[in-house]
Amino acid sequence: MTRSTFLSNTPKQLLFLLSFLLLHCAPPVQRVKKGLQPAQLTTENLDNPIGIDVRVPRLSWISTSRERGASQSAYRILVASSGELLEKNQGDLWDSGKIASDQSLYIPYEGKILGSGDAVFWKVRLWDGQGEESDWSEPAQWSMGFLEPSDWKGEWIGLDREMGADKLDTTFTRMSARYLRKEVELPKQVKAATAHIAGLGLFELYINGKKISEAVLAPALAEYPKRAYYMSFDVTENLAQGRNALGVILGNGRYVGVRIDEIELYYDSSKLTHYGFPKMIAQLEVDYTDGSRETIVSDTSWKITAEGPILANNAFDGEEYDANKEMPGWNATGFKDADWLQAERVAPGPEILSAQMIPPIEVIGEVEPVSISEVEKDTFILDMGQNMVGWVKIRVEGKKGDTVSLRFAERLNPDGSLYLDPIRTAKVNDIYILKGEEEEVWEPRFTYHGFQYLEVVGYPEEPELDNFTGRVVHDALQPTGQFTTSNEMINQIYQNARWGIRGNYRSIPTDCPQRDERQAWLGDRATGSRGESYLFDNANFYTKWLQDIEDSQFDSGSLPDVAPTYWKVHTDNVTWPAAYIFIADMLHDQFGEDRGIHLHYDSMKKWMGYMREQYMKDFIIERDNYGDWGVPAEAPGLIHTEDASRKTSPGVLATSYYYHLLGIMEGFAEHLGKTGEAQEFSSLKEQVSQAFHEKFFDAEAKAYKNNTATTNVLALHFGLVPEEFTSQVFDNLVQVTMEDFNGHISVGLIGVQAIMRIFTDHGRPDIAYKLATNTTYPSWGYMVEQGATTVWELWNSDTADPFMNSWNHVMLLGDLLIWYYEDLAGIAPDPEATAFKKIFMKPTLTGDLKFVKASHDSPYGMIKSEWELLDGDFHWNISIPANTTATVYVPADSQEQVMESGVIAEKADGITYLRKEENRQLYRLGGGDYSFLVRNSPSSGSFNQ
Ligand code: RAM
Repeated sequence: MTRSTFLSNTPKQLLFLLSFLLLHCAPPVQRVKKGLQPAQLTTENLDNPIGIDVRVPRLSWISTSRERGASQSAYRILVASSGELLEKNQGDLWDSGKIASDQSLYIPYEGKILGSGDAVFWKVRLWDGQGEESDWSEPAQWSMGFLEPSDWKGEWIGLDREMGADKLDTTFTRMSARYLRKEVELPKQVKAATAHIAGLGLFELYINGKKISEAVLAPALAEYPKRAYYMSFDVTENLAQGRNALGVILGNGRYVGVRIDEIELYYDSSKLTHYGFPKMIAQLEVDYTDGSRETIVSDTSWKITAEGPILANNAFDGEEYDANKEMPGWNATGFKDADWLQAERVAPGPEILSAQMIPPIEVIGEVEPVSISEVEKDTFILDMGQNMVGWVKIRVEGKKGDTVSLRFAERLNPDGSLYLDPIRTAKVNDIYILKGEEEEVWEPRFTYHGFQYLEVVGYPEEPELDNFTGRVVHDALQPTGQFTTSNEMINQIYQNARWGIRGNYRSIPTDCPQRDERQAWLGDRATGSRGESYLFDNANFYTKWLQDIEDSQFDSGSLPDVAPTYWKVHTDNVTWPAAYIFIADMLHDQFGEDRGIHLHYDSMKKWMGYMREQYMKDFIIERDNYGDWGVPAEAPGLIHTEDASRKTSPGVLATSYYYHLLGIMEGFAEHLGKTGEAQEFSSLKEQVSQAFHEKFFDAEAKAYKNNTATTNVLALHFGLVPEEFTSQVFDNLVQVTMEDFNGHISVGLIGVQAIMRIFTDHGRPDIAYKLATNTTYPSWGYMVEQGATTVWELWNSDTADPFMNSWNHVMLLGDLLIWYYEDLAGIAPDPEATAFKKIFMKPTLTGDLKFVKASHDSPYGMIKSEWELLDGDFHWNISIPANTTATVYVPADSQEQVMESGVIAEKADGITYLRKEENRQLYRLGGGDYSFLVRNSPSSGSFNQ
């Protein structure tokens, strides 16, 4: 039918036609069943992953329902070797049968043994509490990577020597990017193809001129030379029968030492480990439609050149790019590579190649600059309006050979120029040499910067704002949280924290993104990682970091303070390496992910044993290195306090931490069924507890040595204070905070890890709220007042010596984000279960807070808590995922005050009244959406105090 005849039809005919079209042409409308439905299927917590190397992958899904109280009573998983078989409900690899279970996370695959490269398809169906069966889920898939080292048929290739202007025997190492290429003839029709590649330090893979995947700065960093990560890509669509071209660019990353000679920079550890020259191993597996297979590997038949446009690339110093050296078509067929060299077989890369099972780093967003000014002739400064991490893409027109220089800093000098002192030796300099075309668009590949300000020199014309775009680059972790309150300062601090966390996710959790450091310091993330889990699904990210930490362990059991150990810092303290155990615990609590416990228990135990043997005397450990790092200093220029009364005793730090770790290890041992070992941890714990109290408690003063806020926080948080002294010790904390420090924070990295929760748990959320909203030094709000859009390394980073003065550090966040979600919003995991299978919702009404609106995408689905105080009434909208339950604490003196969706709460559907606790009414809720209303609720400010 032509368009004109269609339009000339009568309305009746039109209706008929429309319904015909709807019935026959519209995509099938999915029938939405009322009951339980499976959604968001993942394998090893990844979305349809390619090339995983876990022999028994674990499968998860979310159970969804529009009904209240829905639960899962059974599931059935089908796994098939093809999409067609799966569609016919034929689980030729595994049919779990109907399994009576409410489990929906990390269910081990129990089908036919899978081999390297196998691709499988799966789906699941569920039964709800009434036995009603769901539809099958949408299909999901995964494929296996290489399970045996011998699966790698390729060779490590590259050029193990300096080329051209490369320079390694110097402080500021320089090396050009290596370009590799190979053309292959595929004789038959391609059915499926997968490329596996480990390119070190960094790689980009191209096929027939097209970049494969959105990943940048790939692959994930690792503890070289022990291990490297490889990535696998489905490249079926990129290849065709006939001639194809493969191209790879190799960057330095952290494999080539960034600073490697012996010149002492600031301190010994400024020297970064050099592992070797850029190199790669790659393998392309091609399945033809006739059932045959071909494997193409990296070998000396590849061609290589170090003469491409990337003249130098260095994580700290930037990238230099000469567009005149571009080699158009180098990664496509037909390119004349006669002047390229033959790739050489080189010293092999790391011993172990593991599949990268964390989402890659990508360009996640863009920031447009807000202002530009010429600070001196031909020197322009742009303000991005946000302290960000990534790089800047430029658009430029000019003459061949014109050179644009970009430099980056977080702050400006009073004269408007870049303040580079805190960047230390990092040159942070990207250089682009024009080829002289109409418009040239360029961004670097193998470097990144932490900056708010950009300096532009040599731009051929007067630069304009829209010639520059900030590219925000970090691990593509799924965002999991929303959080906003009636208090603008809290909201701004939250946003600053979020930017800081993103900016320091670099396949390892770095301390800072801008200066010549960028190391994954363990201590910074011990508790922070838990807070971060409310904002991002960091389960695989931190599970991977546990491996980096174990890979860095000495045979003696000693753990480093930085892992991977690009800086070699082994000081045998307790507080930094403790993160190894803290994080495994966090992953289990927040995500139900216990792989960390299974894989690393032995090495954790070894470290615990090592520390005990080496440093424990009479159940006390005095060994410490960093103290309560970052305690607010008494004078503006100081990095570290010189006031002894602000410093917490090393013995208190080390021993209290060790005590706490024994408790976690006891839990791990129980989890693994090692009851004897659990018992050993437990009895040592008792001895340490007694010794701690005897050694550090002054019975007369009723205070632990030397009564800093941190000492009191640790003793209370770890449960080291005997019952009869609890209130006195808490009073000491209140006294120190409210009187000695005038209502301000007086702790560093250690004390800040629990301070917000301690005040709240002990009935003084008003003090926590004060700390959270202070705007004078020292406070998070003070940073905001000074214009910070991220979080600082020091409470006084506006005035302290620039040597240690990053403006984008997350270590001082401590438990602030945990407190935002668990206490202000009231979204917390019930410790009786893991992964929010049971939820604990107890919002804290304090200060002048009028509302909090938050949600968290837990492993079981989205949990929402939105409360508001309006004219003396308390409104609370809650969402609980299906297949979970929540205990909710409604602020009301009596049950009669509490309505839910218009009826008395205890009578409402899906709600069970539990009991009254103080001025809260407790209910048990099943999955679903709820709307509570409490008339004349206890009002804000006085509640909970
Ligand atoms: C600094 C780091 C880090 C901290 C160590 C002790 O250099 O920035 O945040 O953990 O010192």
